[in-house]
Amino acid sequence: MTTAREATAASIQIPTQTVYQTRVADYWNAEENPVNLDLGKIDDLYHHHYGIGAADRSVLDEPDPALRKERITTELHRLEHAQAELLASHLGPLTPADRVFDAGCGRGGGSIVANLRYGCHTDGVTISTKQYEFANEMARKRGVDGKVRYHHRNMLDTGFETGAYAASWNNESTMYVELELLFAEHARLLRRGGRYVTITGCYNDTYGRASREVSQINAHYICDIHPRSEYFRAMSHNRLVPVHVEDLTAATIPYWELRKEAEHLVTGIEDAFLDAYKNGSFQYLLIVADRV
Ligand code: GPP
Ligand code: MG
Repeated sequence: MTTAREATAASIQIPTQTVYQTRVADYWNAEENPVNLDLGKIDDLYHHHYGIGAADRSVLDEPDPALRKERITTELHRLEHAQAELLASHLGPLTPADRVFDAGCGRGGGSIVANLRYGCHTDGVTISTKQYEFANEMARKRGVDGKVRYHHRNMLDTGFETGAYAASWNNESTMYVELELLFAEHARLLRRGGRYVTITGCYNDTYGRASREVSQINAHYICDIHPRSEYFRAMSHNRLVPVHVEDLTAATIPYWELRKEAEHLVTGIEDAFLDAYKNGSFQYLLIVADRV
């Protein structure tokens, strides 16, 4: 005979993640966009974010069709890599003994970039089993798996050691989580004086609420883009004090204008980004903060 208490304990399934998070993981487990895989293949740095800087549009004039595709792919990858380097440049100074945390690591490019720059230990987390397996395979291939590690974990509840990290970041992954919960976890993981960096797309409070284009981007990726104001409110509640803020909107437009011309790589979301940036409803922002 089972008691009521035992029956309850046995029948209640405590989910390891919400239904929403499972749907998001399903998206990333199935995702195989050429704009991510073909770019990453170039140097085994797989990025899941966009690009910044002036684009070399002469690649569009290449007369040989196969070479034209290859040159466009390479140019988009160069712009995405420049974005990853900009983010990494704000994490330091760091030593090879330092640990850093990559929240929403995707296929792992950002942690490799940080390790190459600083020689540091990295822990990346993703709720996609496909992504974390892929990322660990890339680290093994490079021979850096002793220092660069990816985990199948939730960025809001990592279980990692309190105060053990010198720096942490979100590269376009904040729009999948509640910012108060996210920054509480970063503040817990970072040591005092540690550095937090994010590059993100946010909606512009001066426009009002989320525009049609911002809503299209949300629907496309199953995410929930926050307003700019919410970042600063949630940081101030969680011991994160901004030290540098940069509007990268103008710097990312050339990437999207080139991507839109890349027939072999487009996913259909290019016009939504371009329209949202150009109508002022959406901003591409870098925020650097100190953990106090
Ligand atoms: C890009 O990943 C980033 C996201 C999905 C989060 C949304 C970002 C915003 C700035 C709103 P990706 O590189 O996998 O996307 P894509 O497949 O479109 O290249
Ligand atoms: Mg991409």
